[in-house]
Amino acid sequence: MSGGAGGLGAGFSYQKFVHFALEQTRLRSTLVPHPSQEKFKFIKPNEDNTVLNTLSFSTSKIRLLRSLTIEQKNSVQVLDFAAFSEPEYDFPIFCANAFSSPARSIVVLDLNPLYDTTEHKDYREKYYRNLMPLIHKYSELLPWGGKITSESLRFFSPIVIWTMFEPTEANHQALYSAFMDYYEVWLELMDGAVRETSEEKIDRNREAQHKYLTWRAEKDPGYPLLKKLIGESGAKDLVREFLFEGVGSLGTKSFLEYFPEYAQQDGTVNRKRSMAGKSFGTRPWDAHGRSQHIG
Ligand code: BLA
Repeated sequence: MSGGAGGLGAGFSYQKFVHFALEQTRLRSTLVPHPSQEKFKFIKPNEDNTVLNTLSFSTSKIRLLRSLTIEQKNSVQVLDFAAFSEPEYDFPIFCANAFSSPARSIVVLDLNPLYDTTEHKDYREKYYRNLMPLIHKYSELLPWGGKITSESLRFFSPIVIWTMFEPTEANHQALYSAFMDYYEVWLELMDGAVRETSEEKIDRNREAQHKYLTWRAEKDPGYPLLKKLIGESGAKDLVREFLFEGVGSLGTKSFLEYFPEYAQQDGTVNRKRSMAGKSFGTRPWDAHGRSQHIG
């Protein structure tokens, strides 16, 4: 790549992350365009130097695999890539979020658990026990990104890569390498996942995914930038009908029913991201993925 000094300018793009993931998924399953793809194909940002790209698919096991990239010439680069299973499966949600400005990159890369791994030890053992070595592989290259709220941590797994770095070519290469590893691991989990037949368990999976979608649709840190680029109603549509599609159909509970601590006296949702006010400056899991001090 021809990155030059900061690496971010001419050469860097998150498109290759998306291409890699789609190619690897195609080797294992048939990608069918998701209805949201057509609808969100042409989003024109307010700023001329900015390009938004959206793609969304499903497969027999994946309800929704979607990606959003934002590219501003020599400036901000964004990746929001996620994949959600059909409710018949309980394998984790693939989550790759990266926001890069010339000053720094803010990254979350994880197989987000469908069930909180502090409360649901069986789920942690089932999916993460064997994956802990991944953390050792990347903990030096992509160190813990500093204080993070307990509200976000609930949605992260013990193998999460939460990091901030200077956007150099070497750091982005490390991130790409981690992305490829995490995506391969996720595809393996998907391949091995067994279809649930108990209606009760399927309902439980559906609700867990709906709770996750409800959280992210309300509290995504990317929202202010989306609003700036495509306006308030465009950003709302993108969040609810593309990025976190399913928030309006997989369940009927509201944000405040899932997260009552955000209720204000007048019945509206508190706009703060964190209510507990707790934050974690270091990785709060031990080498086995057991939580050290999450509430
Ligand atoms: C910042 N994005 C952050 C932070 C996190 C995330 C943890 C640090 C600030 C904080 O503690 O909240 C990402 N948080 C997540 C993710 C989950 C979560 C993925 O809880 C999942 C459960 N980021 C994006 C996209 C954009 C973006 C698509 O993923 C822009 C369109 C921007 N993220 C962005 C910006 C910041 C940020 C601008 C810094 C500003 C801020 O903290 O508000």
